[in-house]
Amino acid sequence: MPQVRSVFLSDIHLGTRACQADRLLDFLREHPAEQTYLIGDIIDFWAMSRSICWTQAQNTVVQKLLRRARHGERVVFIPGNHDEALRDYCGIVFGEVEVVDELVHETADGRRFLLIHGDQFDQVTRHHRWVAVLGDKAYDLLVRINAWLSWGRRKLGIAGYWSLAGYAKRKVKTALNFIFDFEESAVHHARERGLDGVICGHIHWAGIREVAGLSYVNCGDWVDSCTAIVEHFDGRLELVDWGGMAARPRLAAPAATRVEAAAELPVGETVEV
Ligand SMILES: [Mn+2]
Repeated sequence: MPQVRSVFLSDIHLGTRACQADRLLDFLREHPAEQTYLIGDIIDFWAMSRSICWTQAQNTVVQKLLRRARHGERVVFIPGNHDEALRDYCGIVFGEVEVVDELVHETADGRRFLLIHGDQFDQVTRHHRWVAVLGDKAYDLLVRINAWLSWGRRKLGIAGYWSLAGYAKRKVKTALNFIFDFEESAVHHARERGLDGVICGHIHWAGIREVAGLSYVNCGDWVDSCTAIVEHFDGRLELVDWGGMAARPRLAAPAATRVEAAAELPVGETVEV
């Protein structure tokens, strides 16, 4: 029996070590639904082109999702930037899973939401706007400091190249301004289409809030926060946080093993949005 009307998931990043497939399996088990929407960056082809980490649990996630589709649940796959290779297949049905670029979902209480991954609203990945954010002068200064740093590193015999500008860019990318811009841009897009809101992912920052009179909903991710959005049978949307260990005491044992596994992660291994 479905527990909720719809489940919205994004940014699972299957194929990476950071993917928390175990927790996702646990979440899926407890949330049978009438429809499941996979809103992008489900499979991380970008990361897999560098190195693949495909665990048994990740395999099971794929199997469970295909199984839900086979058993009459509506499963829709909306590709993101990390699985953009699948955008060529929009409009096709794979083993009962519909692949579409974007979709309008109507909740049980009649609100219409645009379902889209969201990289389309990310000015940083689209136009390298971080240069503008930082300011050209600041950027020039960074490049100059970087030249000094490289010289220093060479003198000290430190191998490899480390980019200060790259580091700053990564920091700027996570700045709050970026998130506000993203939310505004997403909501603007939904308003232009005459919709009530948008449900997206991409920035790994879950939330349900009102932005400029429309509903902005973000599913979060399954590499860090382990969050999902569910729609109840009355149309109410809820943010489900499946990541807090304290909130889920019966997961204490497996969580401990996962912490050990996480400690083995090489420093600096992060997942880009
Ligand atoms: Mn993305």
